[in-house]
Amino acid sequence: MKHFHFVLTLILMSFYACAQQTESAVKAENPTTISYTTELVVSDMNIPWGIAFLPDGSMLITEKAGELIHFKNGKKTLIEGVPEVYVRGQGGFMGIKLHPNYEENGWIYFSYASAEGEGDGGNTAIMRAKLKDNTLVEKQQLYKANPNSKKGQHFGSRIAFDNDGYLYFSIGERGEGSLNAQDITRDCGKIYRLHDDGKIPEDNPFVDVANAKKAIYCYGNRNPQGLIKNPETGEIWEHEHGPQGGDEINIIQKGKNYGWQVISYGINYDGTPFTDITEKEGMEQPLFYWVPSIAPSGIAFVTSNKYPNWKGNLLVGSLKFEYLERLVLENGKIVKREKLLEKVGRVRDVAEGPDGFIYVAVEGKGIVKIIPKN
Ligand SMILES: [Ca+2]
Repeated sequence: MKHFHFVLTLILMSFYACAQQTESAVKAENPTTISYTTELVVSDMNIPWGIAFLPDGSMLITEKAGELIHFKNGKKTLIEGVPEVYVRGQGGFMGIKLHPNYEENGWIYFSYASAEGEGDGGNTAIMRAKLKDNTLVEKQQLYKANPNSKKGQHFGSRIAFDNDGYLYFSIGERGEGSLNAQDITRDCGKIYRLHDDGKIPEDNPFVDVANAKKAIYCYGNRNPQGLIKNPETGEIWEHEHGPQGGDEINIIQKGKNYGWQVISYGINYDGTPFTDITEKEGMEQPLFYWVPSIAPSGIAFVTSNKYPNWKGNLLVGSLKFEYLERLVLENGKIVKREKLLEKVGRVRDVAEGPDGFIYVAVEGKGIVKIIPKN
């Protein structure tokens, strides 16, 4: 009898889990569409956190421990003049992005954990600078989240620009859950929007709210390590680490609440729900979620014709399962998932180069180029 009850409970639990997982029921398949080879183009890297391509095809790569590397013509050059980086847990030198008009203005944007500001520890900062003779010059800190924390979790942080030239960046909730993520008077657990020079846009959603952090664009985000403009729609797409399951893809909208830590599709390792609720009025549903968590880092849309059938697809790195995930979109929904580069290592970032090829930053390895076989 006891056994029967146990089985019945399992069946009910499975049914409950399935009912919750309509989106993530899209299972990752092994590659079937094209064959490819890989080439390790930049070797001997520790944690290459972010990649940005310069117009000449050379690469700027952040190393989490606090170095900026320029890779050109097969040679690595260490860039001087980087800001002092607070290296702790998941924090260090992180995202990097060129201004959309880089060729005219030379601005390079990056995110890093900094010990400046209020309190002990560190928190995420955004800076822009220009590159001159292998040195960062004209450095301007555009934002610094406060207060600092000695916790090692959830610094974010990626950077994106939209079609109107606004600067977006993500900062994780620093392991504080709703305390930070649900409170617009506190930093962290947010996506922020600024003008490219750091000024706060007058039409940011919370500029008229007393004590609010005026740079906030949306909130309720756990730890976003993927942020990019969708080249088809112009929307800003984000992904964030969930708890034990429940990593999400969200389309970022002004003033919206993405729900963390009130709603989540995350579940515990034993399969029981992490929270009682997965939806609530006034909180956004994700476009897609992963159960189990893949621990997503880095995001890219394929826009080139180099890879048959991949154009318009989304690529996301998996830290946990050490592969690159290809997500096929149809009418704005994810309809297919495929594993690429299986067992390559912890994928930290992915980017399409100006040559149209896909480059993947892999921890303990370097930058891997994906070359389709004809
Ligand atoms: Ca959410």
